[in-house]
Amino acid sequence: MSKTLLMIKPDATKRNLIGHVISRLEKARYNVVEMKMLQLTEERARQFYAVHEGKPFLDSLVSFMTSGPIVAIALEKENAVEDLRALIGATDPGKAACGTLRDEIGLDIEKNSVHASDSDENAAIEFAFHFG
Ligand code: FUP
Repeated sequence: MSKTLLMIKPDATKRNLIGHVISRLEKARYNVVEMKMLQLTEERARQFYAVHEGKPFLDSLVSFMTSGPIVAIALEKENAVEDLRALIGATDPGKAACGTLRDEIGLDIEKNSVHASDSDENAAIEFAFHFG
């Protein structure tokens, strides 16, 4: 078993898609091991996306990520990180493979409904960010 971290972003919580996302995760045989709904501050959002410092989309992304509640979910499954990246699809919903979560509910490259850790190392960092 390995772990990964998923966030349901403000565009999805606002559209009442929390249950839908969790249902997709459970159908894909993920165990939910920790979960909480929270509001990111600007400081915390900038910390989470520190890797994107200097990118032209960062300010808008931080503004979006602090525009409403998010849900942070720690998940467990064999091959958790890679399988979850496949389940959510490409960053841009317009390019995400058919049937992936971002294809299904994502609005645009910024409001793409979900985040998933992209490596075991980042999964551990992001788990610590949300759950200590
Ligand atoms: P991903 O790992 O698929 O979430 O994608 P990235 O780490 O490349 O980007 C993180 C977030 O930055 C994306 F979820 C949305 C945002 N982003 C933009 O708003 N515009 C871009 O051109 C690229 C990313």
